[in-house]
Amino acid sequence: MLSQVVELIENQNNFAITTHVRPDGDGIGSSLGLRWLLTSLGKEAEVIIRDQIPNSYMSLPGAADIRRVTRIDREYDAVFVMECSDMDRPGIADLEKSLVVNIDHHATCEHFGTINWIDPTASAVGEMIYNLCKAIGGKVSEEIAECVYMALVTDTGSFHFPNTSERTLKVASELVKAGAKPSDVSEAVYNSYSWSRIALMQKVLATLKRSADGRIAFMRQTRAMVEETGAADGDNNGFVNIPLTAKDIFASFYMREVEDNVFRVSLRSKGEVNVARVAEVFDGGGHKNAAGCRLEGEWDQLENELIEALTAEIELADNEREPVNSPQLSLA
Ligand SMILES: [Mn+2]
Repeated sequence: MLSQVVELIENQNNFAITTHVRPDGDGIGSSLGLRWLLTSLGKEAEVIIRDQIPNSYMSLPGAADIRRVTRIDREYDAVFVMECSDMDRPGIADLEKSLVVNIDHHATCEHFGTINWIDPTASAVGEMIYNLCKAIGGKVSEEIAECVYMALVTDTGSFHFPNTSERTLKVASELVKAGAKPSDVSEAVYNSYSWSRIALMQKVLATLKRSADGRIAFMRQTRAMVEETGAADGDNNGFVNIPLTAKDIFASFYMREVEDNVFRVSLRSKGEVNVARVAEVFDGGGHKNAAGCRLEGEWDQLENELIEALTAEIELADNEREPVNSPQLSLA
C-alpha cells in the first residue's frame, strides 16, 4: 500500500524502475515520473526497460536515459515494477532476487511484490505517481508533470474512456498548472507516427469486413504486409479500435498472422459487450472491452468462430439491457 511505498523511499537510496515489454504511455510516463520524483528527493534512480521506447515517448524528459536491459545487472535497494500483471511481464531476468515494489491500477494484478500498491480506482499508474508525490511531500516539477500527464492522456484515450473520473481531470488540471503542455503531448502521441504505420494501416483496412448483421468488424494482418511496409512492432497499435468508431459496430477483432496458421488476436468492444469471456474460451484473457488470445487454424474458419462467439456476447448484452423497459418487469 501507499504508506509502505512512502516508508521504503524514505529509508532507501538506490532504486530501479521498470515496466512491461512493449511499453506504453502509462508504463513509460509513470516510470519516468517516479524517477524524477525520486531524484528530486536526492535518491539514485534509473529506468530500465527491456524493449525499445516508441518514438511518441522519446520527447519525454529523461526518455533518452532509459537503459535497455534483459536482466538485473546492478545492485538496487528496491526495484519498482509499474503496470505489470505479474513478475514475468517486464521480461527482465533475476527481477525476483530484488526487493520488488509492485505498483498497478488493474484489480486483476497478482500481488507478486514484496510491497504491493494496487489502486483500481486510478485511471492510470501515472495518477498514482501524482498521489505518491503528494503523499511524500514532493513538488510536482515540470518534468514530473509532463511524464505523468502523458500517462493520463494515453491510458484514458485522451480523457475519452470510462476510467476518466472527476479526480483524473483534477489531477490533469494540476499537472497543466505545473507545466505539462496538452498540445505538445497530443502532438507527440497522435501526430508523430512513422509512415510505415500509415502504409500498414492502408493494407490492413483494405481487408476490413463486417459480420452479416453489421455489428462486428474484423481485419487481417499478414506477415507479407509487415515485410512490404517495413512496419515495426507497435506500428499497428490501436488499429483494432478504428472500426468501433462506427456507430453500429459493437465488437471488433484484429488477426495478426505470426506463423503459418498461427494468429495473435486482439478483441475490442463497446459498453456491456464482454470480449474477455470470448478470449477466455480460446485460452486468452483481458478486460471486458479489451482482450486477446492466440489461435491456430485457417483464417476463414477462425473468423467464423470468433463472429459466432462475439454475436452471442452482443445478444447477451442486449438481453441484459432489455428488462429495464420490459412491461413484464413493471407489472411484477
Ligand atoms: Mn495503465
